[in-house]
Amino acid sequence: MTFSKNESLPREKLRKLQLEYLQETVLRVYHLVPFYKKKFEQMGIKPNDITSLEDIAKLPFTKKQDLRENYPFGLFSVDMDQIVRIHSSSGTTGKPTVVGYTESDMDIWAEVMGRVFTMGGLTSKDLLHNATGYGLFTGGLGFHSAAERMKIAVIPSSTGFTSRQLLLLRDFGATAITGTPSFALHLAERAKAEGYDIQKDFKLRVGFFGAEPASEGLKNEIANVWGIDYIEVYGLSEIIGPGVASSCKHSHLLHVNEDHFYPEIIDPQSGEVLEDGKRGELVITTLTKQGLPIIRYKTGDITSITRIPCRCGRTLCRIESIVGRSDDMLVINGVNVFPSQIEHVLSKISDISINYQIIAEKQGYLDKLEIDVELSEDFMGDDVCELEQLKKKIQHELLNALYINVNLRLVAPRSIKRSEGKALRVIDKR
Ligand code: DLL
Repeated sequence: MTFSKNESLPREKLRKLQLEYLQETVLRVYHLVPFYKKKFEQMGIKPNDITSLEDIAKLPFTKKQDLRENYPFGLFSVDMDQIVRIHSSSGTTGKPTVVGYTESDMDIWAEVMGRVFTMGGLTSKDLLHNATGYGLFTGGLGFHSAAERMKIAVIPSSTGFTSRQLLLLRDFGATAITGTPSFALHLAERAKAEGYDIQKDFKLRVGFFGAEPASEGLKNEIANVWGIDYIEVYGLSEIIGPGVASSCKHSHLLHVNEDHFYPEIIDPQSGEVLEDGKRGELVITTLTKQGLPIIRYKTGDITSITRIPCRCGRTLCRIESIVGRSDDMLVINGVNVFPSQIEHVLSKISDISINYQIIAEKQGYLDKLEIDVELSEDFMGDDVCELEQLKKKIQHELLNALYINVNLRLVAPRSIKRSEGKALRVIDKR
């Protein structure tokens, strides 16, 4: 069963629709977003140069940096009185990227999330335990609003408070859950430690997981330990949030909602569009968004695409699970972190030097971020109390900028190993 007829359109019909939407979007950004008008003019492109889907390759790319430089609302194509929701996620330096939704964008979001939930077989008879973070992050509220629209009862449990979550999961009898894969495993581990009998005490039958990479092994482990179907959800705030693509019960590949989000795979270095089956960077153009339409957004996510229809009957193209990133973004328990953001925070604090090292590790099933920072040679504080105060201050600043707690170690001046080439800032042990 599909949620909407566009999921199984014959390809020619789908392409016709995509071209129509693309032309509308190009007109919209050209006339309403000065950033795009300028870019188009610099490249000598006019909206009516786009006469086929292949012409999309003539259009400029949009990068995370462009959103940051137009902070906060510079890329919106509507007046603020038409915006009904704002979310935000990490940028590459101090400033976050900000995204805005009109009422019609909220409808699109609910529509694509409706498709995701339908892939997991959810109906209004289900009870959804939403263990995805709420707040500026698009995850929690993205799942939440769509579930409500489908009349699925939703428990806004967000993340953390593991023991209480387990109690609610058992006592409320939720049939479906959302979260990051790492949190799903962490919950299972804690359930065992607290003496729950996972198969007997919980009624879960399906889970919707995403926001961070997970290997096939990890996905199978989650599905087995909870005894559930694993539906993978992919998305990013710049495009809409969760719901850009998802797997179904028949395929590990993710169906891209390409009637709303046009995908291309490019060579990240040359920008050249690659053929189906080749791995490269996923680039997405929104086709129906009003608040923040975006042209050829470089997601940084590495994957490949296939247009072979799925056994489930959907004709939408599919991507493989994200296999890596083309930039240095780290995903820590679903939260995006750029080393440059950390550097930006550290650079503004006195008493420390700019020599630091970031270590990402697994603690149990969760990600843990440790940062070693060298004290400056001039640091005069000599008692433990002053060091503790300085450490707290840095941790507080990092929490403010990154939205995550980091384990910080202040180390002696010159104790971090220097490298001869590029500084080894990040050690990812996961
Ligand atoms: O992570 C939206 C989301 C929420 C997706 C909940 C799924 C579930 P951002 O915070 O903007 O949005 O981060 C987007 O997260 O470019 C990927 O690098 C990574 N990511 C998202 N989903 C997956 C996934 C949300 N299924 C960035 N597998 C993206 C691997 C993922 N990486």
